[in-house]
Amino acid sequence: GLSDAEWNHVLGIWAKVEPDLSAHGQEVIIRLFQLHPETQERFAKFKNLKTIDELKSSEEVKKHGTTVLTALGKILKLKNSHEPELKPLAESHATKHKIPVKYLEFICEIIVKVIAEKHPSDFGADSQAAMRKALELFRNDMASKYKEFGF
Ligand code: 89R
Repeated sequence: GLSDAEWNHVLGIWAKVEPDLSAHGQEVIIRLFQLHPETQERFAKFKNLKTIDELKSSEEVKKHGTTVLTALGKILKLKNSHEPELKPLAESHATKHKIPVKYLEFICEIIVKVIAEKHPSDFGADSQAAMRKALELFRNDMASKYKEFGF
């Protein structure tokens, strides 16, 4: 797990993200689709969005970005005790959506980049390192749950 100081960094920067969660979420989803087009194919509801302008003006993309970051925020706030919140997410992503761990790596990297761009003066080296560590913990625990679900 992370130390108290590391969690303070993680939750401190998350408090700066939260007032504008939907803009962050929208940016994360759009960048995920642009950098890794195979991820967009996983969404029946987004397959019709072909251009960057269509992605940017989609209320559905914005809504989904908010859903994803809201879920992630809940997990981060539980710190090292995220199991009860993580388990149903791992179950749906393993058994229903069938999302490889590799894709989780893609989105975590993008989340760090988007926060760094939007909050340059609040997301220093220590905070970035702490956030990377928290997202690594998230991914590792998702991966072990995936195994329990046979994915
Ligand atoms: C795909 C990562 C992630 C990744 C999907 C991916 C959407 C939270 C991908 C629908 C798909 C497909 C759906 C279904 C979905 O289902 O548990 O409406 N995700 C739904 O047809 C992540 C991450 C988080 C996260 C959620 C939540 C829901 C959901 C909540 C709804 C409830 C449910 C990691 C940051 C593949 C493109 C916290 C990725 F590639 F990024 F890893 N989801 N999702 N997702 Fe997904």
